[in-house]
Amino acid sequence: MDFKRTHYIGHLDSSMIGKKVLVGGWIEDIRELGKLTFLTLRDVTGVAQIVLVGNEALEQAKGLNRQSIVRITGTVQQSKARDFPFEIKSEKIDILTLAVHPLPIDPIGRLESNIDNRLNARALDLRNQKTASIFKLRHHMLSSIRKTLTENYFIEVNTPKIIGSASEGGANLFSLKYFEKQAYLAQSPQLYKEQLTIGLERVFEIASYYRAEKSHTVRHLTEFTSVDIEAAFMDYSDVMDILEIVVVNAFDYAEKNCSAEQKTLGIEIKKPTTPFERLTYKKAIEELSHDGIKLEIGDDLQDSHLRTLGERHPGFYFLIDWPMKLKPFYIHEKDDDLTLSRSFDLQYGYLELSSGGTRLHDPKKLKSRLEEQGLDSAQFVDHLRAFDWGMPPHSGWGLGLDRLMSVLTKIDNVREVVLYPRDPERLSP
Ligand code: AMO
Repeated sequence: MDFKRTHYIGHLDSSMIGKKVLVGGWIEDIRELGKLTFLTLRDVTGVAQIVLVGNEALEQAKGLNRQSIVRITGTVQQSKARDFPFEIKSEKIDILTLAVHPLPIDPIGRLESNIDNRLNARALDLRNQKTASIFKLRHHMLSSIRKTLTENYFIEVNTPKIIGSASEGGANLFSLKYFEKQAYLAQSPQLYKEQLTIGLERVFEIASYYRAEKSHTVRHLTEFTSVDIEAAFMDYSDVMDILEIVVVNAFDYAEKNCSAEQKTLGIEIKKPTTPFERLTYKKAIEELSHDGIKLEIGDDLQDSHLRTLGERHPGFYFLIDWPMKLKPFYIHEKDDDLTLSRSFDLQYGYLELSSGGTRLHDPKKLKSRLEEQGLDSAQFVDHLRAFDWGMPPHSGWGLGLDRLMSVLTKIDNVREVVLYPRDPERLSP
C-alpha cells in the first residue's frame, strides 16, 4: 500500500491552482450536494475542501465515517465556498483507515465533552483544534526555553529518575522495588544538578518528576514536568534574572510566532512587563496584615494567603528572602540575617511557578543543616562526597512547566495542558 503525500494541506495556496497533489488526512465532515460530495479533510497543518465527482468516488465515500483516513490524488482548483479560497478536485481516493461510529467524544469539539471523557480519549481529543493548539504552544515554549538557556551557556543534561535516596528531604516519595533493593522515583534533579556544576558549571534539565501527594487541585499532579537549572558562580539574584529572561522570551516568542494557536484558543499572549517585582517575604507579611491576615515571621504562606497576595500582585513577581526554617536543607542563609535565606519563588498571582535559591556549598554546613532538619546524613554520603571535590558556589531553580503553560494559555487546570496527566485518581490512559 502506498500512502505517501506530496504536500501538507497547510502548505497549499492559491498559486498552486492547476497543480496535481497528493494529500492525506482525517475526514472532519462529509456533505452530499446533488451529484457532488464534499469532504472536509484535516491534517496537522490545516483543513481543505475535497470535491468528489464520478460514481465510483461517490460510492466509496458512502462507506466513510468521520475521522476515517483517506489519501486524495487530485488537482487544486478555485473554490466557490466562502471558507475556502481553493479546493482539491479528487481524481482518486484511497481509504487508509476506517474510524468507528460513534466516536467516544466529538473530535471537533462542537459538542462539548467533559474533561474526564476527553482525557480518556486523549489521542482523539487532539483532533480538536483547541487541544492541538495547546500542545503546539507547549512545543514552542520548550524550544524557546532551550534556546534561551543555550544562549546563556547552559548545557542540557539528563539525570536518573530511579534513585536510591530522596532528593528533596524525604516526604511524598513514590517507592518501588528495584530487584532486591528499595528505590524511589525522583522528586527533582536537585542533588545531581548541584553536583554537575563541578564539571559543567551551568546545566539545565527538562524532565518528568514524581510527587506522591494526594492533592486534588487544578495545579498539582503526581507526575509533572520541570525545567531545572543550576549555575556555578551565580547568586540567587543572578538566577532570578535568568528565570525572568527565560519566561519573557518564551511569552515573546509565542506572542510573535503562534498567532494561529492564539486565535483558535481565543487568547492574546503578551510579553510580560519587566522587571518582575521582587517582594520580600517580610513585606508580604506586612501587606497581608493590612488585609487583616495576621501572620508571624516564620509562618508559611497558605493557599488562602497567596490568593490574597495575588490580588495585590496579579502578574509575575518574585517572593524573596524566605525564613530558613521554611526552606529545604540545601538553601543558603543570608549574610545579614541568618534566619532568612537566599531564596525565592516566582509567582503568577496566587500561583507558584518556580522556586530556587543560592545553595550551601560548604560540606560541613550542609551536613549540619541535614541533621538540623532531622535527615539522616548517611543517606546523602554520595552527595556529600562530591562537595569535597571543589564544589563551586552555585544557585538554581526549578520551574513547573505545566503551571507555566496554564498561565500562558489562561487555562486553570494543568490537566488540560498535559497530554496524559497523572493525579491520585488517574493512572491511565
Ligand atoms: P519545588 O518543590 O518548589 O522545588 O518545585 C519546583 C516547581 O515545580 C512545580 N511543581 C509541581 N507542579 C505540578 N504538580 C506538582 N505536584 C508540583 N510540585 C512542584 C511548581 C514548583 O514551583 N528542587 C527545587 C527547585 C530548586 O530549588 O531548584 C524544587 O523541586 O511549579
